[in-house]
Amino acid sequence: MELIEDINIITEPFNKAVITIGNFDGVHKGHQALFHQVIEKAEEIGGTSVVITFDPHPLRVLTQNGPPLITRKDQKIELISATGIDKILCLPFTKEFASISAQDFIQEFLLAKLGMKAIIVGSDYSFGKNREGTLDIMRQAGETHGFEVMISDWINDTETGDQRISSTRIRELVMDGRVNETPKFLGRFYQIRGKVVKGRERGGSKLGFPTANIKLHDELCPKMGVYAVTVETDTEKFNGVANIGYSPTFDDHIFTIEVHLLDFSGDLYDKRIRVNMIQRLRDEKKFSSLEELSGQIRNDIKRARTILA
Ligand code: RBF
Ligand code: MG
Repeated sequence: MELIEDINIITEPFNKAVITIGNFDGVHKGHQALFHQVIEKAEEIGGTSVVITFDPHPLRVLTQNGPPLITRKDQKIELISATGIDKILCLPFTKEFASISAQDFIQEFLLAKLGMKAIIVGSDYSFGKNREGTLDIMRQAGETHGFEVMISDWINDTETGDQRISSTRIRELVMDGRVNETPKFLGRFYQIRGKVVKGRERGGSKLGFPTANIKLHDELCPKMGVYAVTVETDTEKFNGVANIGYSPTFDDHIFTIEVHLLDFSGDLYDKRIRVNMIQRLRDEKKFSSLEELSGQIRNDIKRARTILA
């Protein structure tokens, strides 16, 4: 895989580029299916599979808000790369880029710059300035310039049979704490990433359950509460229990994301970790004593061990 973040470094067109374009936030199963179609088509014609995606999110640039991302740039690129795509163009979606006319986008960018031979997009795809580029315009250009336009219909949710896999739906599940329902859309567990920072050092000494406090790298954050999780460092993987919230037993009102690793001693300070959110266990509670809170955490760990076994 080659990652290209600046189109100016592309000096000659790719060999028979098979292209798809989108935000692909979450790199969910629908996106993955689309990438596999792109790879298959590229193999069929002896060409190059190309994914064009954007960072920051176009809505962030155009409207200053936009949804909290399921996957930030680093994770998105890792996940797309894992599908076997040859070239990932991860481009800043500038206002300048947004103002390119549909015709220029096709002729100057996709054809002249990238060497497009085929494009595969969803049935709702539109492009160019004011999104005036429709699928019909793309098809007409395809006939004129000799490239193929293929429409991909994203795979359906296997359980409901008709619910389209969408980034919006996944965001809602995460914000609702229903992380155990995300793998059927994502093809993996929902993951948060961050760096381990100094906490109040009270988990170990006061409760007997030390926690790694995480400075969140992500935009999206699961609903507050207690979760069974697995934790990945660069070299190791652990089971754990996480707490997201204000630890209401203490009255300091500080929001933290913290994880206690099972069967681990030592610390992870300054390390980047990845936390796979397996299942939400309960809401946070205010306990009247530290012993009660400790007892509850002991219970949480028992449940987590069963879930993670
Ligand atoms: N703090 C609370 O005030 N109420 C809770 O219900 C609660 N549940 C937790 C569950 C787990 C599995 C963990 C690891 C922590 C929990 N905490 C809770 C946070 C705890 O108070 C915190 O880890 C320590 O105070 C250290 O910052
Ligand atoms: Mg801690």
